[in-house]
Amino acid sequence: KQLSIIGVPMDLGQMRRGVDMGPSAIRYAGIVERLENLKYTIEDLGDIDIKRPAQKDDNKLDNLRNLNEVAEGNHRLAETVDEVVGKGDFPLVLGGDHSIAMGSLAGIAKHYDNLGVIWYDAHGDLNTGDSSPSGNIHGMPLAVSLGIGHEKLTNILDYQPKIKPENIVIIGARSLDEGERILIKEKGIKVYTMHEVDRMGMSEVVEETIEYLKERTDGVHLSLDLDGLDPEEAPGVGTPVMGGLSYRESHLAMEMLFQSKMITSAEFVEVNPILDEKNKTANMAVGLMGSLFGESLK
Ligand code: DIR
Ligand code: MN
Ligand code: MN
Ligand code: MN
Repeated sequence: KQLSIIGVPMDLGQMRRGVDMGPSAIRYAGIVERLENLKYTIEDLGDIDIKRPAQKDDNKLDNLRNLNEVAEGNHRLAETVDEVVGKGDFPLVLGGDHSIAMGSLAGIAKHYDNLGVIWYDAHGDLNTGDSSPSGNIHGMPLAVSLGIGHEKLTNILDYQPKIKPENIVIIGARSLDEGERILIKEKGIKVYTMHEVDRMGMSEVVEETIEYLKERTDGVHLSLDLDGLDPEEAPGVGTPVMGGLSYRESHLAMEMLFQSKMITSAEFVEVNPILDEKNKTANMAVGLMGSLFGESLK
């Protein structure tokens, strides 16, 4: 199977500059060599072109910062991902801030009737312009993919919704805004907060997730925000929240997902080398991708 790597130097979905260098940091940390060692054929498709707006004080429309630029960049990403999936290859998308999940999912979900999504994140990313406390679009991609939000975002590749609420599993949540909690209840979205991870253990959380998605989906996208991990271990992220998932829990999750053979696409986002300590977070991302694609000690 061929793996296609797609970099997305996007930093317009939030306020901390530097996350546009995430794809470079992850390549520098050796992602291509690491996966080649696992006998995959890798094609690095390079980076999606992200157009930066002329610097205004606040490029905001309807509480959506950089709306047009984020929508256009995601449109280009969606077209590339659509092509990769259409060829039967596995898209591995490197961010960039989490707003790029809108483009990834737009390109992928076209090819499935019931695409599942595992959202590994400290946050729910279920805001809209109305509910968002920040106006940052990286806090909105999951809502957008459900068809909730500004039409320029929900309608990428001219169809919506991309996914169904019952096909989503959120893991690692510990910072949810009021509007996000309401949406989770209203739509019946499955969420394992840190509370459940602590009580059940990651092993049972992932086992249940696999069982749950196996019976209802025909493919599963893993969207992994590095801020799902604890900031002690992954400090290079724009919105760190203490009390996160550990290195060990995360590797276990990736290994179990590999064994399940159910992951059909993935993205690793929010790596910001400017905020990092010696590229620790990109190295973490590469290690997790190693486990997701089959590295093991036996
Ligand atoms: C917050 C933070 N919920 C917002 N979201 C983040 O701005 O919507 N998502 N950091 O990753
Ligand atoms: Mn996120
Ligand atoms: Mn579909
Ligand atoms: Mn997050």
